[in-house]
Amino acid sequence: MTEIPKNHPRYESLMAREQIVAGVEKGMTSRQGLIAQGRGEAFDYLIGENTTEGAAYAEAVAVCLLLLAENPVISVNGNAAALAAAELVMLSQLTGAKLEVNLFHRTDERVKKIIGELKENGADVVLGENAEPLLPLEHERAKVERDGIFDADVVFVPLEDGDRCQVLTDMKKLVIAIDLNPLSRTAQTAHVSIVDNLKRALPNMIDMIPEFRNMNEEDLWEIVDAYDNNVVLMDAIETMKENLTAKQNEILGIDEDSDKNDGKPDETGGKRSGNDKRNAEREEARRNARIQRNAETARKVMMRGGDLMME
Ligand code: PTJ
Repeated sequence: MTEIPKNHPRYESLMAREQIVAGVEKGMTSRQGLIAQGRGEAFDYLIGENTTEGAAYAEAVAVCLLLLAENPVISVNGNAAALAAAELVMLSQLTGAKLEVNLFHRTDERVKKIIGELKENGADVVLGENAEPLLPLEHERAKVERDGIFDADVVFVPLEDGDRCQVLTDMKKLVIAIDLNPLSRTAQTAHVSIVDNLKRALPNMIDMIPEFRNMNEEDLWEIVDAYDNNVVLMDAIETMKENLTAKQNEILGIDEDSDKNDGKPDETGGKRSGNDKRNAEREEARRNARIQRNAETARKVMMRGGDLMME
């Protein structure tokens, strides 16, 4: 394992890479998992490597759903096990959700190793070894346990592939996904799409449990019913667009806060050039559009209960 100094500006991200590499070396994570992590990193960069308000809202709704479910199951793959085995076990213990290993690049050896890792982190029972091809899929993710994912009413799928997500929703199960890519089929198909890094989302969800655990079912359902996944996806895409615009402005040397001075003398007494003026006009238009979009997004999230997270 490469030593990463704690003060490295990209410490968290580099440590996550090391975890995935260690997962591959232990035989838990697939080599393809390295590529999936890279894709996740790219989207995390775009979202600002932070939990957005929309993601926090989706995480809260996911917690409510897990608490309401009769037979919730957390599906674990090689990447999730490498990045957050302890948090997955804790979430399962706090919500009563079963843990089931379900792999795209399935081998019996990997299933056993992931079960071992979850047990080392405190899990009593982990399903997955007795999986049968019960889902209408042509690949290995079709293999699920009858008492686990097959019978579940709510399935939590951190880092999923789109096919199975679609099949699970077709089977009338409620699906919660974590996926940093808001454009993925998984994010577009799940009922609750958490556009956040798994490593931030799981601890957030664990922290939220005490807040919701004592609420009555009616109130929990009210939060779940008011939720609109499209608002959260839209919020994630808007955030990425804004971050890109901000970076573009930085490269162009446009100061986002200076909407004044159009053709008027600047602080040094000079006049702005025609180019400066046009740039300023374009930026003003972009800024106004952005503000309007933000207000609209914020209003919709609030209307649907996002303010719960602000209290
Ligand atoms: O262990 P297996 O055999 O089941 O394989 C697991 C992977 C992840 C390799 C497999 O499911 C796969 O190929 O997934 P995809 O299709 O690459 O999708 C993974 C999605 O997760 C992508 O949209 C990534 O952007 C996203 N992602 C990757 N790392 C993270 C993430 N989302 C949240 N947090 C991450 N750390």
